[in-house]
Amino acid sequence: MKLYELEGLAGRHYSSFSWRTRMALAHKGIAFESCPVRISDKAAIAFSGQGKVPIIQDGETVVSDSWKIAEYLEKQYPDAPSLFGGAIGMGTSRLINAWTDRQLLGTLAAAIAPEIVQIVDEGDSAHLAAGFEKGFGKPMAEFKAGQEASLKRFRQALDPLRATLRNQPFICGAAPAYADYIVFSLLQWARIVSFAPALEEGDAVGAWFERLLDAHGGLGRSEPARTGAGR
Ligand SMILES: N[C@@H](CCC(=O)N[C@@H](CS)C(=O)NCC(=O)O)C(=O)O
Repeated sequence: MKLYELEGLAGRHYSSFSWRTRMALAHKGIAFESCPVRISDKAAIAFSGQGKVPIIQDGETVVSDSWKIAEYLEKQYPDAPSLFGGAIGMGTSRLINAWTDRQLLGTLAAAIAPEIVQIVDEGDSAHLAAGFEKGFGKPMAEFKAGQEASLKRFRQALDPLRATLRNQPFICGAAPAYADYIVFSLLQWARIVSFAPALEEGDAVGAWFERLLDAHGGLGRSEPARTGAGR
């Protein structure tokens, strides 16, 4: 099993979408070889017929898009622990995926964009900056001033998760599964990329995130954090 994923300076695995796949593979107990990709190097992933990561190559089979990869793993490895817990779980996980991509990801991206462009080489930095400027319709120089407001919006948007965690330790109930990894991937992104904590101290979402950093032999925690690190 090969996982094509973004790699920044100092070997940082900073792609949020790839973290969904990393956690899904760990959940299934599937060992993988990480194949580093620079975000501006589209030739390196042309074999997949599209321009984004994550991509997995499982023998002869190539699958791109984190959601499609999760569906593939569930179907191809039915005897390994389930990512969705059946058709109903797959349906509700799809909602979590859409909520995360459409409501959470943008606010967090706006907050950490100035730091993302610092942890990659010059070519990737220019590629990412052009994407952020186009996506948000403002120059990179203006992102920093809005960081606190964007983080505040991100924390507010997590309220449904906070309410859920009053009754259960994970989104998926007693133990984590794919829907947890979807939201986890954003906080892991922030942890790897940003000096500023994404969450306030004492937030129940933070305790949930810590539990997920420890899951599957501490796969998430083994990735070095920038949050809390000395500059
Ligand atoms: N819907 C896709 C989105 C993947 C995606 O946007 N990946 C980003 C990296 S985190 C990417 O490769 N972007 C390519 C680019 O900006 O050129 C998924 O779930 O995998």
